[in-house]
Amino acid sequence: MSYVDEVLAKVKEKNASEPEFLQAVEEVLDSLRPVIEANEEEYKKQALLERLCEPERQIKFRVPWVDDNGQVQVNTGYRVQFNSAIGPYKGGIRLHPSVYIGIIKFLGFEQIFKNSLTGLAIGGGKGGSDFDPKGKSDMEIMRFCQSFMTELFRHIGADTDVPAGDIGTGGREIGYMFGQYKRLRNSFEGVLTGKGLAFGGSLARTEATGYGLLYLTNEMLKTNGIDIAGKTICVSGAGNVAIYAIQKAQQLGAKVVTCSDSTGWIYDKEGIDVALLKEIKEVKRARLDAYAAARPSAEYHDKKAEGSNVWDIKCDIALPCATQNELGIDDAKTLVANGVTAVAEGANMPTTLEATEYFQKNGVLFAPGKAANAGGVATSALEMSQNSERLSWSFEEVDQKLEQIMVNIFRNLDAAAKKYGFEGNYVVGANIAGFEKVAEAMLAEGIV
Ligand code: NDP
Ligand code: 2IT
Repeated sequence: MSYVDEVLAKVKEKNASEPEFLQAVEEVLDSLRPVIEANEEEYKKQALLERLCEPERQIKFRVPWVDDNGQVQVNTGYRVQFNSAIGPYKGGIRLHPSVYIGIIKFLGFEQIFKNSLTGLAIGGGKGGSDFDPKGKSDMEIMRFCQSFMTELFRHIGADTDVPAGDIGTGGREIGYMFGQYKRLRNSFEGVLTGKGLAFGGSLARTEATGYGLLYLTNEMLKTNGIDIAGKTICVSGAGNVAIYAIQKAQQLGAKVVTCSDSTGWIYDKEGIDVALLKEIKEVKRARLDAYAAARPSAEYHDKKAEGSNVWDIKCDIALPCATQNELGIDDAKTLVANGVTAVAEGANMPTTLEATEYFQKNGVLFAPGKAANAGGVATSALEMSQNSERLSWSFEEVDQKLEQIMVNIFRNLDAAAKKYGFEGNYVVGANIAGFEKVAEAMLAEGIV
């Protein structure tokens, strides 16, 4: 049995109840085969892959808080500090009822390679809670965030572990968490990213993941001789990543005709009105049916009632920007039958392994999330740099750096894929390019 298969078997046995984590590990280890085989004896002796798949530290804690009726509620908090070989742990905090340790581990594992791909000094980590922010008042959100930080603060720090946003955690939540951290530590430091501009946040961090997704997609298309202008795009999600992906796609001359949330989706034949979408999602925190009610060119579709989703709409480019495993094999078949030319993942692992392979076999350009959505964490690292030097850069300066980082990521993974004989396979390219630096650092740092 090869070393990769040996480790895969061990990881499966040890984490049998965590399918998302196993999915992420399987995809990565599978595509690392050519690199591992080139140096198998050394890697095996050093148990490099076993160490890579075992988090350095996992923290699980009680988060008690009081709701508006005076009732005590209890949630579970997590922080997985996965790998610090190349920098302090870095990764978001997800607040969603589906959160359990397997979700946080898959996200933390992906983050190791994503953060390495950015070329910046950040290790991999992720956190979250099974708390459901939907329908909660501002004060309930604040009390939850304060309680969450009251335990988390002892485990994090500007040079140790720097959390940020993810599903359910945006500027409001980061503000409350930052306030509580500062109070507990009596220290004003860059311990979180995605902060408000008034207290150390970076311009363009809000836009960064969505913008970055389009910068990388555009580079991938250009490399393959395709112009994004005039193309029809389907986006899923209607949160932070989706909104700014739609905005940048429109700036590049494409037409985005869909978006979605967990209850339904929109088809707008005139193209999504971003200002209206922002008003509904960022200000009113309402459902998407409000979008259709305000816009005559838009149709609202109820997901459960119709069993349909955004991938049923014919498009040139598909950008899944909601959540893991939201694009399965049947969706992939529909998209391919409708002539899709490129898929780029704004969310983390939104495409199942089967669907990914189907795209690749059918000649669809496929950019995996750990490369395509790395603009968010890259800009978080730029926020850390600005905090360290106690300066703020202009929007244009951050945006230019972001674009350059995304172009470099694409070039590096394209080159890595070619080097190992997998030209055009950007999944293999991303995993190998992300792995190389982490592996080098882990070997150099000894058995830790
Ligand atoms: P938001 O919370 O802002 O938005 C999430 C969107 O996805 C919402 O429209 C939400 O709908 C939908 N969604 C979430 N969970 C589900 C679910 N289980 N089923 C169906 N729809 C769902 O999160 P972000 O935009 O920040 O994150 C989206 C994705 O991008 C995630 O995979 C995240 O990990 C990834 N990502 C985020 C980065 C960032 O900087 N924020 C950086 C890199 C990746 P509803 O509101 O109805 O729940
Ligand atoms: O998945 C991700 O990369 C994020 N949620 C952003 C992490 C960060 O630290 O900015």
